[in-house]
Amino acid sequence: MNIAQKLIKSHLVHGDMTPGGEIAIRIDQTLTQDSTGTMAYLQFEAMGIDRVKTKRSVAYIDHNMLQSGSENADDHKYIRTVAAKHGIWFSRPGNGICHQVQLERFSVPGQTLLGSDSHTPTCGAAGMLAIGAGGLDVAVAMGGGAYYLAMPRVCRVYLTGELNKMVAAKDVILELLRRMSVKGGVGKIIEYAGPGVKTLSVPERATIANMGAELGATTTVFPSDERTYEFLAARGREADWSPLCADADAVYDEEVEIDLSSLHPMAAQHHSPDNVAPVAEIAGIKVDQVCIGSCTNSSFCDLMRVAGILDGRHVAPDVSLTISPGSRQVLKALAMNGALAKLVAAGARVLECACGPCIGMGQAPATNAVSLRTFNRNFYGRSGTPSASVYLVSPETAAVSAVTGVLTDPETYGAEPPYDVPERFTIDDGMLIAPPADGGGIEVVRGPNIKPFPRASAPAGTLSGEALIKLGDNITTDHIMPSNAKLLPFRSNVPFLANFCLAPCDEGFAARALEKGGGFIVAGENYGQGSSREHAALAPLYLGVKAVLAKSFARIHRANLMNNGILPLEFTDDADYDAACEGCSVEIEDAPAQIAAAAEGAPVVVKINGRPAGMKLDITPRQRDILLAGGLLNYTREHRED
Ligand code: MIC
Ligand code: SF4
Repeated sequence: MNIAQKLIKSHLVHGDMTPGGEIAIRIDQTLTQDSTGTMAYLQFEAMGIDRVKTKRSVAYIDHNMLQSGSENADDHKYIRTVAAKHGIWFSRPGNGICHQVQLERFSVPGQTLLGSDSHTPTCGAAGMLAIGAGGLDVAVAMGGGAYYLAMPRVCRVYLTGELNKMVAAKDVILELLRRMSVKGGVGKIIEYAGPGVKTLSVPERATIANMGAELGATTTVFPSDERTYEFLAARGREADWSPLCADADAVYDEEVEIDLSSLHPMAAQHHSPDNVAPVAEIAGIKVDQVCIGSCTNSSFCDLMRVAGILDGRHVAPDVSLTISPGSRQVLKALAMNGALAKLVAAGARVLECACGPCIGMGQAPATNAVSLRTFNRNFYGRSGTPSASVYLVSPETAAVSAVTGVLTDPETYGAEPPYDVPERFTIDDGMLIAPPADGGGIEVVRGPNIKPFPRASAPAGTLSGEALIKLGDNITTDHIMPSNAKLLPFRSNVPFLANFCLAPCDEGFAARALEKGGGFIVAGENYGQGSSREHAALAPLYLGVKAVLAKSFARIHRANLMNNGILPLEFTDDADYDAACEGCSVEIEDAPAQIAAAAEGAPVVVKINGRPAGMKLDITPRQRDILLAGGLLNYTREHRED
């Protein structure tokens, strides 16, 4: 067996591991972050379960940190108290980005992790099966429920050679994105193998696993080997290590080979992580801003390389350089070894250990600016400045370009400065709060920003209305439910947020949906790529959207739609998509009967402007029951065993 199969087999509670077939796995650990967490905990509370049933569940505060009004702090208080009440660890604001802290403090090779954030696969770097999902799926897992998914195909990426100086792990994943595209990983687990793997440290593997999310992959896995042991031991966690590797005769559904020695620095140009070009080919572009950090590139090693490059140099006069360390542990280590002083001396604006600019929480670039970021997404508008051109690059490319003021290939910039990795980091878990043994007496504090979330109801009879909008391919969750410094504080307030649903595509969408009493969304390929945010389903639900008619869907968003009772229908004939238009009438006769038949493989008859369109609803019997119950929450309440 390969690693992915071993991890799945050891957690399998349902299904037979045939690619595409439905399986269910037991979840050992969960994580939430604050922008998806409030909703996940409201949903968990609605399930009426006293205490989480996982081995470990952690609630992080890392996204909503601006606190420009009382909303963020209200949400922090709610999450802190609800976590304590239900047996969940709490990572306080300032402790770091969820994926970085989870990897450092809680990753356990061989275990499963489900997180309400699409970059949860980061912990695949330590031999975990780590999957991103919607908040409701995570809430169910916290309650002890299994996680259901389609058995992925396993794609082996065989690494040979070794990275050259100034070429980084980021360049490996950018190369894979260039080859496979943002849809290339859909329905797959990306498993790394080959002699090149042991040349990569766990933080480097984490960069690669993290951005596997941009391929659309279910997750990414690396073996657990001596490098994994080294990583855990340096953090006082050798007891959590166990080996995990693929059998010599393991079989894969697909193979890709990358010779690490052949790679050069790469950049993803706006507005998609797969719009990749070698830095050498596009070098010379004048740069206004450089942002280093995010869950992709904010490890101790990343920032040591940056400090080495900046040592004794200064950022160019026209460049604003920000640095967000991934965790308090990273920041403390940099402070103790003097690297922080080098960053400050070079003119870096050191931000707190949080997502920050990656999710548009501050540091929006100037109009038409060029921003180089070590992050994982450069979707349209995500930086807070729609006219900005955001390039995704390695920390090395970012640091060198910050000094020269133009996009610069770091290979042309001289030797890579060496640095030491401590054999033992100073461990300080003072900002991680363990839950009390009995949370019974804890009062959950709900500020005025916490509003009830919309609840789906079981579909009855014929669904009809208008196509409220017609969209193209690769619509991201940042289009569907934008997140910026103005909107992110309202993640606990769907009625308010819904006013901005699909606004980057059409500002009038929300008002039109409300005026027409709901309707349908028509879209192209890969609808809903990107974030796990359930709000991209909850806002349409609030606006009365009954179904999304698309050519294809991204995995997490498709599940989020179904979990919230919205039908994800797929065109079987592109001509029907071409013929559909905004304002067309849409009718799905006897929806419950058609949903039931779809689970048996029958096509769904959807009339667009009175003309039948070929559509399918690719669902399992369980998904049929979820849709017929009016979403996962209703279904879970109906099926609770205790
Ligand atoms: C993101 O990177 O888009 C986020 C913000 O971390 C999201 C979660 C969210 O929308 O709250 C993700 O990747 O799932
Ligand atoms: Fe935070 Fe950005 Fe990572 Fe999302 S991608 S978890 S916003 S750092």
